[in-house]
Amino acid sequence: MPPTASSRHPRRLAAAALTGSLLIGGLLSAPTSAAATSAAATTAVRVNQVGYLPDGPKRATVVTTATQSLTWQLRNASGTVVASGATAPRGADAPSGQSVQVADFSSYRGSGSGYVLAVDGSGSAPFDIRANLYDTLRSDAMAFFYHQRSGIPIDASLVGSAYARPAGHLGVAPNKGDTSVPCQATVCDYTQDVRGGWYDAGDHGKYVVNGGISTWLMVNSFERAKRAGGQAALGDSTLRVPERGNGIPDVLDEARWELDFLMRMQVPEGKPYAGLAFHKVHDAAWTGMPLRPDQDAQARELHRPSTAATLNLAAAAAQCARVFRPYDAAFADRCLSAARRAWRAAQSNPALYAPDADSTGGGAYGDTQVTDEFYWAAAELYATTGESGYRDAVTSSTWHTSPTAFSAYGFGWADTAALGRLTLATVPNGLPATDLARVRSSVTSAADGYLSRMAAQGYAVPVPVDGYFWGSNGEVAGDAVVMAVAGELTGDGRYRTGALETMDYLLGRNALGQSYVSGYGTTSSQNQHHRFWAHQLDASLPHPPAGSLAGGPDSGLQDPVAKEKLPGCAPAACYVDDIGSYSTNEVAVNWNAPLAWLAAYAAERTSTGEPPTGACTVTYRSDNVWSTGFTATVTVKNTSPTAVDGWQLHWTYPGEQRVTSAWNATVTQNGAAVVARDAGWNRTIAPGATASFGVQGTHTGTTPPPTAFSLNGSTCT
Ligand code: 9MR
Repeated sequence: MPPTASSRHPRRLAAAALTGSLLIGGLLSAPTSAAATSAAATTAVRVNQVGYLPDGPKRATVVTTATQSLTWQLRNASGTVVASGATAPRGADAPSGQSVQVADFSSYRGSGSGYVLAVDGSGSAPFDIRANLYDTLRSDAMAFFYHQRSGIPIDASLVGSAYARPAGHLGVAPNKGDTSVPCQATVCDYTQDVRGGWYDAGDHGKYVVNGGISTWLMVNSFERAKRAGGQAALGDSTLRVPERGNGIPDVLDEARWELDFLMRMQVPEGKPYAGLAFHKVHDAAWTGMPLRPDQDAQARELHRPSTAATLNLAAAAAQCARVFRPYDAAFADRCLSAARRAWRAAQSNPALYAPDADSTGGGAYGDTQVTDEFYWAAAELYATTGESGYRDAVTSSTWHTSPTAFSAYGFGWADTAALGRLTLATVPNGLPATDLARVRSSVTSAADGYLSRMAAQGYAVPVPVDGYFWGSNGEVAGDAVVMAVAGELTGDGRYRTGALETMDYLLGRNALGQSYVSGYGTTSSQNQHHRFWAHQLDASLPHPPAGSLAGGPDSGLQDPVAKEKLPGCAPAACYVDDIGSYSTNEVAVNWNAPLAWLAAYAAERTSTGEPPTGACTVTYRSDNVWSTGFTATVTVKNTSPTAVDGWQLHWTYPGEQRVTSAWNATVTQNGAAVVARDAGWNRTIAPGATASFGVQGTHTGTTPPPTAFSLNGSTCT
C-alpha cells in the first residue's frame, strides 16, 4: 500500500513539526508575531480585494472580539447601502488564531466597482462585482511563464520595458549557458544541450519534477476548457507570447517551451541511463541576489537522472501527445515517443531516487516514493494510447484504489497520484464503467473533504491547520482544481462555489488581509523572492509582474527572515512580504500553474456573458431501453437571464452507451464524451425557455443516465 500522506510528504514535514509546538504553546489564541500585529492594524473586514462574480459566492470574514451577530452593509461606490444583513459568529479560528464572523452577501446580484463592505464601523478594501472579473488574471497568471522563460530574450513589446531582459543561459558571457552542460562529477562524461524551459522560481534552476507538474497543469487547463467548450479564451492570440498567431493555442505554445526542455533532459541512446531524465540542471553554487539570468556566471551542472523526473517527463509528454495532436501531429508524435521511452527506462530503473541532500546551488526536489509517479505516468499513457500494457499498469497500481491518492494536503510535485485520477476521471478511456465510476467518485469525495474543511474555517481555506507548509498557496489553488473538476463531473454548484472561494482566500480574504497575487488587490505581495524582480534590493529592478503568486504562509519558518519576523505566528499568518523570506514569499512555476488554471476556470463564461453556475438545468429522460439499445429525451432549460444563441450541450455517459442517431440536434460521441449541437432552427433558447432533442443508441448492459451536463461551458444543475 502507498504510505499515508503524513508519513511521507516531503512538502510538509517541517510545518507539521512546528504546528505541534504552536499548539503546545497555546499561541493560536494569542498571536504575537509581527505579521499578526501588523494585520491587526489593517481593516478587520477581509474580502477578495479584486472582487466577486455577480452569480458567484460573496462572503467576507470579519475579525472581531464580538460574540453577537453584527450588521453588515454593502455600499456601492457612491456610498449607498445596496444590501445588508447579519454576520454569523464563528468564534476562534485555529489556523488564523483569530476570532471571526462571516458576512454572506451572495444574494446581491448587482455589478459595478468601488463596493465596500462595512461591519461595525470598519470598511473593507474596495472591490468590484462583475462578470469579467478574472479575465486579466487569466492572462497575467499565464504570462508568468513567459517571464520565466530561459534561453530567449523577454520582449518589451510583450511585457513592457521594465520586464524585458536579454536571454538567460544561452552561453553569452558572463553566463555559461545551458547549451552544452556537463554533469556533476561521476554522473556522465559528456555534455547535453538543455537550453530553454522555465526557471523554476526565484532561482535559475530548472527541475524536471517541478517542470512536469507545472506543464501538466497548463495543458490540463486547456484540455478542461476544451471539454467545457471554453477553449477559445485560451486559443491562439489570446496571451502575450511570441508565438501568437501561429495557429496553435497560446497556452500550448507556452507549455511547449517547457516540453521541449523536458525532452532535452532525456539521456540519449547509447549512454548509461538512456531514456531516463536528468533530475535537474542548475548552478554549481547558490548565486547572490539580485542577479539577472544572463548575468549568472556560475558553472551549470546536470544532476544524476532520477526515476521521479523520468516519470514526470513520461506523464507530461504523454499528455502532450494527446492534447497537441489536433494542432501539431509531428510534435505529438515526438512527445509520445519520448513518453514511451521514459516509461520503459523508468521500469528498468524503478528506484533511482533524487536525494534530499542535493541542495547546493539549487533545490533538491528529493522524493523516495515514486509509485505515485508511476501511476500518474501510466494513467496519461493509457488515456492517450488506450493500450492494454498501460491500462494494466494503472489497474495494478496500489494508487488506483488507495484512499490517499487525494490527500488532505492536496497534490504537489512529490504527490502526483491525484493527477492520474483527474485524467482518468475526465478523459474518455476504456476502464470498465464501475471502475470509472469509482475513480470519479474519488474526485468528488476529495472535493467533499475540501468543502467540509472550508465550512469549518472562518476563512474558508481547504487546507488543514497543519497544512501551511512551504508553498501553501499552491496547495490551496490545487485543491480548487480538484473542486472544479468535481463540479464538472457532477454538475453540483457547491464545488464551483468552493473553487471560487479559494480565489477569495488568495486575493485577500485571509488572516493577513493580504492579496498574495502581485498587482491584484489593494494590499498585494510585491517583494517576492526573485533574482530579477528584486526591486526591494535594487530600485532599478522591477517588482514581480502582475499575476505572480507568492508561496504563502509556511508555519515551518524555514528561512532566516521568517525566523526573525514571524516567531509565534499562527499557521495562516506565517507570511511576510520580504524578498529574503524564500520559504513564505518565493514565486514558483508549480504554484502559478494552478493559479492560472483556476483563473481560466473562474473567467470562463458563455458567449452571452453569463457565468457558468446556475445558467441551465437539464433533464435526461430514458424513454425506452431494450437488450442492446435505448432512446432518451434530453431537455435543456436556460435559467440565465439572457438568451442563448447557438448551443452545445456536453455530457459523459457513465456506462457503455453509444449514440447512433439523434433528432432535433446534431450529436457526436468520442469515447464516453458526447456533444449535442443545436439543429439550427432551435439555436435560440430564451431566458426560462427550453430546447428538447432525442437520442437513440446502443449499450452493452446497463444504461445509467448521465448526471453532469454543461451548456456552452456553463455547468448545468
Ligand atoms: O516547493 C518546494 C518545497 O516543497 C520544498 O519544501 C522546498 C525545500 O526543499 O523547496 C521548494 O522548492 C524550491 C526549490 O527547491 C528551488 N526553487 C525554488 C522552489 C520554491 O521555493
